[in-house]
Amino acid sequence: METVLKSEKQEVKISIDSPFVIIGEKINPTGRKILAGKIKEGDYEYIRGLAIKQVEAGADILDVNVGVPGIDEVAVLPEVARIVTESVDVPVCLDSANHAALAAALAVLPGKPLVNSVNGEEKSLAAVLPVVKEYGAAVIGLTMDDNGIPNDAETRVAIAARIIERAAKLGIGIEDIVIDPLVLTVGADSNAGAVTLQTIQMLKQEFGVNINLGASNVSFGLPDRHIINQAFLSLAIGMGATCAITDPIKLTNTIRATDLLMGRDNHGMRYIGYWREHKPKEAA
Ligand code: THG
Repeated sequence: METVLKSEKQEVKISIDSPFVIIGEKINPTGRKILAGKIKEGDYEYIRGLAIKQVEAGADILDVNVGVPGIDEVAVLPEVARIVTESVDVPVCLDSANHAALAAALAVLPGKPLVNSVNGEEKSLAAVLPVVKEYGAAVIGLTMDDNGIPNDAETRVAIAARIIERAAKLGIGIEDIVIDPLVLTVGADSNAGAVTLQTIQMLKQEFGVNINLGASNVSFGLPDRHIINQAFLSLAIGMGATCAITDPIKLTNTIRATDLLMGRDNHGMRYIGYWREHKPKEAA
């Protein structure tokens, strides 16, 4: 299964046979007061900086979320997405629950962006999938519905099946769907990581579909979050996840190491290349 995303200048392939794809998470104002303020003021230099820094750190795609309370997402999402595509060459992942904002951004972006996201709720399926089809985009499907996020893997897989089926009815192929099995923090439920890992395994077996994670969610509320994020990401990749919305500045090294251990890095060229570009000054 190969999901292909495109910017004007680059093509990114998500597949179990390719290196793991990193979707930079940092253009998201949730819990980030400075960024929220910049988005509100329309001061986009800060966003340009976040885009460049993440791509330098290894991001293959950039998530763009402008969800500040009170903001007009239909106007701002396309504007910020344009700024990002003018600043860096990678494709974008449009992160919004507002289907009108998604449509407005898709209308002005070149290439084939990733839409984040649709879920199993009837109103989400009915609003988002036609927009994805109209613009020939690819979409992340979250395994949640009107009843929230299920506690068990079987129900999450059943929601994924429903999303895949509904998309097929509109002529959206399974290769243009990336399923996100969702991860909650192990700080609230120590079984949360295990359920998500089991969901990944079942999704891979049943559909062979590409699988995304919002990998930083797993550690909310715990000390030394980074250790948990690193360990979880490695386990998820081992189970069959093929991309993640995460912090490339902190996690690209772990991802390069895991790709090498999974046999997806011929002669360790990508691991070594990353080390050469990012090694600490003392080692230089
Ligand atoms: N799945 C999909 N999309 C998603 C998520 C997901 N989008 C949003 C979120 N989850 C992924 N993005 C983030 C972005 C930031 C953080 C976590 C997930 C984060 N931020 C720090 C904080 O809030 O403490 C601040 C970071 C900083 O200051 O640099 O942890 O699951 N499809």
